[in-house]
Amino acid sequence: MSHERAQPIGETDASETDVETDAEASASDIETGADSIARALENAGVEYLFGIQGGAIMPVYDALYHSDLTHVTMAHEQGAAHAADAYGIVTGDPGVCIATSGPGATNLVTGIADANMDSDPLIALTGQVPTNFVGNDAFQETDTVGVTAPITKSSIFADDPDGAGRDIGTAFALAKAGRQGPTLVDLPKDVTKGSASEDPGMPELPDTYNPPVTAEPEAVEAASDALADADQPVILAGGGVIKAEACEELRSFAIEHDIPVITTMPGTGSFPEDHELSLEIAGMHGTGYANMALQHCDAMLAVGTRFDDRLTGGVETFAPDAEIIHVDIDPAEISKNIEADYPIVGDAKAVLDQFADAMVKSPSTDAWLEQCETWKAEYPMSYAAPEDEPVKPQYIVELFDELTDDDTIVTAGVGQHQMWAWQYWTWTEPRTWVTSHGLGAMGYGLPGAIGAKIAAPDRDVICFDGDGSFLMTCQELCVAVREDLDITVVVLNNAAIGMVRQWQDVFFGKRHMASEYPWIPEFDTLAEAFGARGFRIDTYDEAESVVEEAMAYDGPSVIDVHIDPDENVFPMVPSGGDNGLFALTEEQI
Ligand SMILES: Cc1ncc(C[n+]2csc(CCOP(=O)(O)OP(=O)(O)O)c2C)c(N)n1
Repeated sequence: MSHERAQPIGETDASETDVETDAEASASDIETGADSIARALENAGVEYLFGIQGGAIMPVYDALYHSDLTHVTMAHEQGAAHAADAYGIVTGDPGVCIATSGPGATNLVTGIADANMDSDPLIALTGQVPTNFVGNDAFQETDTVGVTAPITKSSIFADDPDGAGRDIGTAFALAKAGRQGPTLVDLPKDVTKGSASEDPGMPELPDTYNPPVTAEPEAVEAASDALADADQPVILAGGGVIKAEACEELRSFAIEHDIPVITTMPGTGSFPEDHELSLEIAGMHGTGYANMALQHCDAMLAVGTRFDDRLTGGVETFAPDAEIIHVDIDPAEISKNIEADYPIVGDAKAVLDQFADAMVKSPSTDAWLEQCETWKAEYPMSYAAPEDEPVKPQYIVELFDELTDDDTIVTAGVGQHQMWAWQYWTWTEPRTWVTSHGLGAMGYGLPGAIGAKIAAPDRDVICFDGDGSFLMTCQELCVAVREDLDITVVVLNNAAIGMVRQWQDVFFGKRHMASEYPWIPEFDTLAEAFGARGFRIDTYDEAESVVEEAMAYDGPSVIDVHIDPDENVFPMVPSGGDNGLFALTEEQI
């Protein structure tokens, strides 16, 4: 029977699937609101749902029993939201998470907020108490639409069994269109159980929603002239470039006009870091040379970035001499944080095409590129790694980078380990850097790796985690084992919530209040308890062979790497500081 589809991934019987698909093709099979929801998900091309069962959502799960969808049962709803988010980042199509009312819905909130900050396409489906109980403080009742309204693009309360499927379609279309983001549909139990008969059709945007595509041609022409006349131009590529599938356009434009490219954290991978025009990453822990170029440029083409404070440092000191050309699909982002001299509203791909046409002459950048090379030589990304010291985390990141293919997907938790992964990996492809950028949600790494591996089963997936971050969602290892996912979790274990300890070192007189974890578990043993393989690295001598063994293992593995507990992340620009005044050592802060 089709309910075998609810079994772990890969156990579906294709012949049964075909039979069911045909049988389900007619609207007459829709009897309830839940059936219409399941059909809407199928119509939208959804393949996977990440979630956890519960009272108010049970009718929807019951309808899924007969559907073509694969449900991945997670250990915690936060894990479901992060896994769905990562699935969305890797595939470009919204990932779907599903939970019951009350605590199920509130446990999703961190993942929804994360998707909202990073403009990731995500759908959240939540059960709700029956409509006539709403407002009564019924068992497991939370005002989910109220709670999530500020952190979603759209939060819909389904109020009609026949309309419930269409609500899903609307949520799906909205999550993907324009500036992408999370949407939620709250599904009261009487609505999902109520009679329905209509096929919800394909996802459709509301008539009133018309996101911009091309920009005003005059605005692009004026901005192109400014860029062509500049002596020291840079391109700042944000996550919007990747979301808009505009990496090819970015690459050819930058190369055609010899303009150096800097990426934000979500924009990482939009331009290959092994290209000579790449200055890599900017902001609080960006490269010295990228930050120097940002501060000294005279024109900046910023595409699909919201100029967040970790990128800009102090807005009054940011790029003081630059004419700012800001391209964004969301007009609300233009001049929100950084005043734009050339505001340009449009889709990154379409607008970069317009720039390619409008830019009839190239700026003369020879001297500027030479200056950028000088900064590269002056401020190289480097770390001291004496042989007799505990292993340096940067070395472990570089080792994995060397031993894996370019299309390897890297996820991370939040903290120092995330910054080392970002700094010391050479990013050459989009949709390979999967982490919590704007929200900075510890615990993202492992569920993110699960979602990423399900999205891209043929690619290597590595999760760099901190001991603190791993402890927040390590229970998701049971999912990786159950679904037989070949992922490698690398815990850069400093027995501390290191990024907090780093800030205490530099801003709080080295008072380590509640930042050291002397009670840390043995992560290799913990992994084995879940049924994964556990490894441990203490020395440089054993590092390479352990990494190779873990990568060769066909299933989930965890490497507990005991790194130098005193290592800190540099370069560093203190919050609100001047990007040009980055510190390379603790003493310089
Ligand atoms: C859910 C959550 N709680 C608290 C924080 C604040 N915070 C930021 S970084 C950090 C330390 C993370 O420690 P760990 O995961 O061990 O990584 P490390 O910095 O040691 O590499 C903390 C507590 C956060 N970002 N997210």
